[in-house]
Amino acid sequence: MNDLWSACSVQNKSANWFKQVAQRAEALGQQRLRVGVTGLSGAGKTTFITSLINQLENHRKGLLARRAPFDRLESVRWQRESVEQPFPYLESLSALSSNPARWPESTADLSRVVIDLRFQPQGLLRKVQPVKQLRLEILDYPGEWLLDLPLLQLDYGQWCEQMADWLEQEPRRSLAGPLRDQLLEVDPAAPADLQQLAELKAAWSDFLMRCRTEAGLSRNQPARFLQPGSDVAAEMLEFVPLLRANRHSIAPADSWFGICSGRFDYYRDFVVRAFYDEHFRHLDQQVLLVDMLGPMDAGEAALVDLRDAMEAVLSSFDYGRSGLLARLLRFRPRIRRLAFCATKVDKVSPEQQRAVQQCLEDLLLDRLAEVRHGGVEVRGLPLSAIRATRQEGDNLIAGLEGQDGWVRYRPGSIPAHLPQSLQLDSPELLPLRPPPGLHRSEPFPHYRMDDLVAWIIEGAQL
Ligand SMILES: Nc1nc2c(ncn2[C@@H]2O[C@H](COP(=O)(O)OP(=O)(O)OP(=O)(O)O)[C@@H](O)[C@H]2O)c(=O)[nH]1
Ligand SMILES: [Mg+2]
Repeated sequence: MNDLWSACSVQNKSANWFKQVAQRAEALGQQRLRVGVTGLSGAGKTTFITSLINQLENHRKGLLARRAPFDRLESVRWQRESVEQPFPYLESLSALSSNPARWPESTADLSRVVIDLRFQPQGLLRKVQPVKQLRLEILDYPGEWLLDLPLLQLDYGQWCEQMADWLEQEPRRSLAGPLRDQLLEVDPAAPADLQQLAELKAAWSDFLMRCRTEAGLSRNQPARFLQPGSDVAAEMLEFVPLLRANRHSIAPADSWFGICSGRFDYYRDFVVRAFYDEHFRHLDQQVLLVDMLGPMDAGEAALVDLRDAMEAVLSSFDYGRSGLLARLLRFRPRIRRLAFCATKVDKVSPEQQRAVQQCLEDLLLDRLAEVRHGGVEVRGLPLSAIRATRQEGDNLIAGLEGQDGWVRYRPGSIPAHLPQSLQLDSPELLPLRPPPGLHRSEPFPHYRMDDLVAWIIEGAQL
């Protein structure tokens, strides 16, 4: 009724006045949607965001053209300037469209994308309603940073106990090798040797890297040792777990324990907490990308670690358990929707893609139920941001990274559900290169990017 009244009265005014009102309404009417995109290292974040901008820029040609509300999308502007820590869109495009095509470079910091969308209004009043504007703000950040959330509950001594426990178990025990003995030798109460501490810290970072690359482990703490980001002073990252320390340890300020616990406190209070305060708390929605196929290929230990890591990541979205998160963070998070996506599913045949997503959801059944129970709407989608394979009968055809020509292969089996034992036949994955001929002005081939983009903006009043 209100709309109708204002429509009638607006029609009676001069065209000029109408324009001014419409412009003002436009200025006031711009909606903002802040979407976080995260995932562990190599999950596919950069490729996903590049494809997302590309799909929006080419909304008239791709699958988006055929679905609402993109059929009313008038214009799309990716903001190139005046964005702090901008996402490397042009760099990613240039890698993907080079010959031979390359995947984008790995990234280690957060970055931002701002995209302005203008939609034609719909319905009877579309002639008098202003254009609907949506500002989509995307924050891309390493998922590993969320793995540090549990640190907010720990003091340094407790963290040392936890790390000692982790280092007793395989594969970390073997991967740590002599480093474990060196850390066991340090007397926490003795005066700290800063030179030796720097060497131990470097060795700890190497160990974390080996955990990731050699054993496919995901929980590598502190997360900023591998992905420091640009906002942390390097010397404040110089601490290690002292394996003889525990929650009851007390030691002078210049001791190993004193120095390491001071830096741990800084890390916990000014690095981990600051990320949640400054960035995470402003997000409306979250896209969480998971490379499920890699750990399925690597085997049981990698699946167990992925499960533990994703459980830790998902606890940042678990608002159900009597306000624990709000207490830890000192604010009430407001993320209401979470897209949870197995990525790179073009590596298996289209009939197997839903099974990959199902296996991922089987792995995290309880934690996803808790997130849903806490009031977050969860949508699961098997995704390929850029489709590198083509199907021919039962076979897939693709190019391999670093090689010319094409291979024809039949992906191994993917079970309909993840077995409880987490033991399965390896799906046998190949290192694929991106498809040839990608260009910024054409929509990239993909699986379900259109479903996901539509779901993301569903919440806006368009
Ligand atoms: N086949 C296929 N491979 C993909 C796709 N997306 C990503 N990849 C592969 O996964 C790798 C990592 O993708 P990125 O987009 O760099 O992942 P990321 O999460 O940004 O990684 P970091 O920046 O290292 O944290 C790429 O180099 C590709 O090998 C996809 O849609 N299909
Ligand atoms: Mg990246």
